[in-house]
Amino acid sequence: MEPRVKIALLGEYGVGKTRIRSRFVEGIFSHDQSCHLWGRFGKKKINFNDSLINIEIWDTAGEERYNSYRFSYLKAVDGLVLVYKVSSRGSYEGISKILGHLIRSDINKPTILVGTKIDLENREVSYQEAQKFAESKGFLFNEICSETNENINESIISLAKRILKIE
Ligand SMILES: Nc1nc2c(ncn2[C@@H]2O[C@H](COP(=O)(O)OP(=O)(O)OP(=O)(O)O)[C@@H](O)[C@H]2O)c(=O)[nH]1
Ligand SMILES: [Mg+2]
Repeated sequence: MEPRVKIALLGEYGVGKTRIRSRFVEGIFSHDQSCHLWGRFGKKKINFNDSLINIEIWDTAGEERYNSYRFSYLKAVDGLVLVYKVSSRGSYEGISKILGHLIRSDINKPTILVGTKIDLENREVSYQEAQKFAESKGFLFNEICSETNENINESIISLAKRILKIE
């Protein structure tokens, strides 16, 4: 049986979570507004060192207010992708709020922090600042772009490896 890892995407409204999922699972990107209605769950098998890993990726909706239900179902996942957009300091500050909810819900999983939309010119969060923050929390870190498909697979795979304790 191939190993299976379940990961969830978390982040504020509109940071780009659904586009990460569709890029990773279906290999596509679209600015079409209806995309937020796409399924919240996707699966992909990836080949890693000649063995297959099943990755299940759960997309959550970034409503303004989080409820405890959202966080309790995260107990069933193996790892988390915390998403902010590099063009918005507010979305980066939102990560600390999400971390507060996770701590209060007693959820502590292997985590990668990702800054997305690096194709945009109006950057408000530097690579160095976010990397330092991730390091201080023991998280993996990467900057990604769904539009150009930069670092998406790499980031998800690095999280899967950490979950499965593969190096
Ligand atoms: N330029 C650019 N736009 C992006 C990128 N990723 C997502 N977007 C756009 O950002 C908007 C929001 O993306 P979504 O993936 O729907 O964001 P979300 O986090 O799922 O939003 P909610 O589900 O509402 O919380 C869409 O208009 C996307 O086309 C990117 O890498 N570059
Ligand atoms: Mg979405």
